[in-house]
Amino acid sequence: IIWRFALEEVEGSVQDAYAQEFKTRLQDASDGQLKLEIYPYGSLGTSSQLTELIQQGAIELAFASPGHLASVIPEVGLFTLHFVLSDDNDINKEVLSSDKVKDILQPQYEKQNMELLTIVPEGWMVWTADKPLRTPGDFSDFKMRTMTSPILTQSYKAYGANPTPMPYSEVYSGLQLEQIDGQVNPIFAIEEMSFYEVQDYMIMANHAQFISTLVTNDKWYENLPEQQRTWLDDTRDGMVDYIYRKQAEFNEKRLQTIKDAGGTEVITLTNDEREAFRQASMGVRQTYVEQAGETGQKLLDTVTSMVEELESQ
Ligand code: 6CS
Repeated sequence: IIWRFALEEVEGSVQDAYAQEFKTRLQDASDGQLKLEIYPYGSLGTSSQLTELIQQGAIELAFASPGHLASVIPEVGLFTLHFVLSDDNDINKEVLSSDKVKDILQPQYEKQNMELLTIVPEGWMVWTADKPLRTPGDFSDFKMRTMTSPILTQSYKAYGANPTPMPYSEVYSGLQLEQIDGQVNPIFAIEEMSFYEVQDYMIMANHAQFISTLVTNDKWYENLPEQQRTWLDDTRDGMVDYIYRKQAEFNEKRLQTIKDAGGTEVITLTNDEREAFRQASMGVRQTYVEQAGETGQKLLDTVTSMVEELESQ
């Protein structure tokens, strides 16, 4: 049996590391009966196209990142809001892998013919730009490339920027041709997509984690023979610690690669500077709730109260 697993990222990425490890574990668990064929970014299409392939049942597994997926499932747009998660990634791990969060989202995925298998973090989002961005004012008229879901653009509009949604594959040339002034992604992606080569600054505001979700077609998942579903579920459950460790390792190592290459100034915002962005971002939560409705409100409340509770312990 061969399952096809499509990635929104190229070989050597966090999603690729996840898929490779998943493949080995699934093969071991099933004594070689289940095999995975991994399709890195570029072989099957953009993120939105991968989601369509899952909805049609044309492939078995894929990553679907909220930055794109919120166009189809507005509720997942929560993970693109700024300053919602904790500064402490151990807390985020607990929140994101909780049944509470998954139970709210699952029916929303099912409405779109998908099954949410797990939520995967890939590291802090970092801004790259042709100038330093230290205050919301610095974003004035700044052409910021974002992923394609509309809620995401609101976060940058709130800073006064001119958000420009586009697929991942067009970002490098967009920067090179100066159609955009900057973009935002985790460090490993900035390195492997060579964005740092065409940008002068990297700005760390720790405003959000890059979150992705692993999905299948819901009918396919329901109809899986019991044994196969157990192999799949067990493999997924065993991957949580692995991917948290791996993404941290990838991001750390590649920051060093970028620093060693020279030519990129790395700026870490102070607490006061972050606070100004946090304040400016708060109104976007209302816009999110308008788009994601009651379930969105419930998800926002659940996540913020879990974070608050864990931070006070
Ligand atoms: O910026 C993007 O569009 C992409 N970034 C990452 C790190 N993964 C997938 C996503 O499509």
